[in-house]
Amino acid sequence: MSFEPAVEHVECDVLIVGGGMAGCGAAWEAANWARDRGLRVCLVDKAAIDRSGAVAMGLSAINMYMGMQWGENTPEDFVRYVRQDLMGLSREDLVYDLARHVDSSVHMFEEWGLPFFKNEDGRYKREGRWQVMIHGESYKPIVAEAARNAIGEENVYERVFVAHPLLDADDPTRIARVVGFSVRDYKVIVFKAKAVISCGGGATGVYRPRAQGEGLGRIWYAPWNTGSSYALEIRSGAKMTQMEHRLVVARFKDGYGPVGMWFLLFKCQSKNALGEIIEQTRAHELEEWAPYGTAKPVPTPLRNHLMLNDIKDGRGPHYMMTDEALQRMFVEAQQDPKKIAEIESDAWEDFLDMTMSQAHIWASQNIDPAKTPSELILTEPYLMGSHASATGAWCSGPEDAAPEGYFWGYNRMTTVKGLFAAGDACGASAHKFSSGSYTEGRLAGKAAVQYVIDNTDVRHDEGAVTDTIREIYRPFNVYGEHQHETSRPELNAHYILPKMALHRIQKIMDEYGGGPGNYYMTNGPTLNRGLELMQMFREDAQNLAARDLHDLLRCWEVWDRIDSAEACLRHMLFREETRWPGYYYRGDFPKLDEENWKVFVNSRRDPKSGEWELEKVPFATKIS
Ligand code: SFD
Ligand code: AMP
Repeated sequence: MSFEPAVEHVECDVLIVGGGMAGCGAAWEAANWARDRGLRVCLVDKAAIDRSGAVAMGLSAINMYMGMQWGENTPEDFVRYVRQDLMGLSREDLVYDLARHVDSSVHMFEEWGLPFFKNEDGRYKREGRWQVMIHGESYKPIVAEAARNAIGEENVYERVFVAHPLLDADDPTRIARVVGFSVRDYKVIVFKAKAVISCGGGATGVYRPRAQGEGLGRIWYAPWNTGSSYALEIRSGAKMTQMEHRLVVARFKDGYGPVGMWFLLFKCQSKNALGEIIEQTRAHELEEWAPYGTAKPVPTPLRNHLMLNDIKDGRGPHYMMTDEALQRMFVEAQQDPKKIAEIESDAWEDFLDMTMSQAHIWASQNIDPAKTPSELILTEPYLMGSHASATGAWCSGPEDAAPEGYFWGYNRMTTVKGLFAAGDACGASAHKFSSGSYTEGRLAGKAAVQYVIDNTDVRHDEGAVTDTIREIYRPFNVYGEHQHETSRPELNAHYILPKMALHRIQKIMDEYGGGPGNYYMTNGPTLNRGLELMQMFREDAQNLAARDLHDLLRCWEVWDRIDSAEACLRHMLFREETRWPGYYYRGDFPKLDEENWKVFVNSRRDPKSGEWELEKVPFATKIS
């Protein structure tokens, strides 16, 4: 006999899936427009939003801030910067739209109590041209509190994992519901909504992480961002873009500490084992990647590319010369003990505020950063749309800034009616970071309310709900049916537990999808074989088993990663060039091809047949 969960029904106008930076921004803004119209805005998150998502631990900088009131930068400046870093391909209407609004979000964070580093003239202290420094350990609770207050505590559903979208009964190009399950009680919640905003973050764990065994889960990007945004979008039939544009970044080794503050604020240099600065010794290698390789700043993927070439030539390890940088700063501070203590405190706070594992590594390995350099490494790839990469849904831009064909009625609406996307979930506009993701949530929230006002006639299909609930609980029933057919629960011929399944995805992606195990190299035949194996894995994953609610969560995270990973493989296969060396390489198309491939790659998976279609979409911009 199969196990059936309790079912709760929730009805609202706007449903926000994921209460991270984008989700909290969406909640705050949507509430402002919904309140006087009597519309209900709900937010659902798999965790507790005070400490959920990528900003759970906090952050030490806000990486997107124009400083327009001080005349520091214009939105157009930012678009040109992103164009260069992304090697030519961005939805510049989306980037521009964020840049013109982002400062107002940052000012609200300060109003709500987030402490900023300030200069004597009252300006925010700059880390680099676009980044400002914060004491950001409590960044997320501050932002979450504002979201809670805006929509009301009764409308926040926490510890509910959203697993499936359902489309309108009469119009399969329109979203009508999402179904989630509680990770605390044996209960499924069916959310009926007129508009849904996909804010579930990016996808980690798709590629095999460098840390294995005891360190599994210690990665740079949030381990609980498991591809749910992309799965929600793909399963709704939304067009996806740039799913091949996975992010690889240089990080402090093993603790995954970010490098921005060290490079930009502390002017720290990195050197290889021979003491060489590879940006100098290998500068000539950038020429073949013109026009981007020969312009400044050097794009993030090309910085990786130089490091990777150096590693392959056996000139590693590479080090962040924290010792040289700090000693230089101590001299500049005339060895004043008070100033030295302040500099050291900033150095440690950078990690204690956002990646405390790096501070643990320093402490546990007896590393005093003022005396010893730290190793650097390139990460495994992450799928995300908010750092120097741009995976996500293909979304409508704002009417005034969007070139022809890039606007279809509502800002940040995907190609599925009523389904919006923000943050990592919205593609082709990188460099949003925390503040831009929040701002994009606000833009999507406002547009979603407008959509609800204009569209009131969504209808539903009860049959689909019953089937979906059964499907969500299937791993429990697989386990229940076969649990006694083994003496060890981890090994059973009839099922596969989620951790084993995770290892399988990571093996396929590392070996066939250009993972670190192959120096990020792949080609057509390798990708095709990867897709065959992924297809076989999809069949095996029908037998995923859950022993408890925790396992059930992990099973659905696996499914979300499967959809994300498959999209990534298909996009890499379709793009017949190497646009972002240092992120991944096509061995059969090893060069940048501006003539044929300065285009977006978009895909759509038919929700009924499971067939994928890919296409080239022309690049267009209104900004010079
Ligand atoms: O320097 C479901 N980021 C940084 N941004 C900055 O502005 N400054 C920095 O200093 C940054 N650095 C940094 C950053 C991230 C990390 C992990 C580190 C360091 C260590 C990047 C930003 O954090 C990032 O760009 C934004 O947070 C992205 O926002 P968003 O909303 O797209 O993702 P989210 O905040 O992770 O939220 C996702 C939410 O979805 C929930 N969720 N809920 C229900 N059902 C499901 N199935 C769900 N799946 C996920 C999550 O729980 C979460 O709440 S630096 O290194 O770059
Ligand atoms: P990170 O700490 O690497 O996530 O980077 C934080 C911010 O600094 C992002 O805006 C990066 O693009 C930027 N950044 C990091 N390293 C460099 C570098 N070497 N040159 C220019 N910008 C950088």
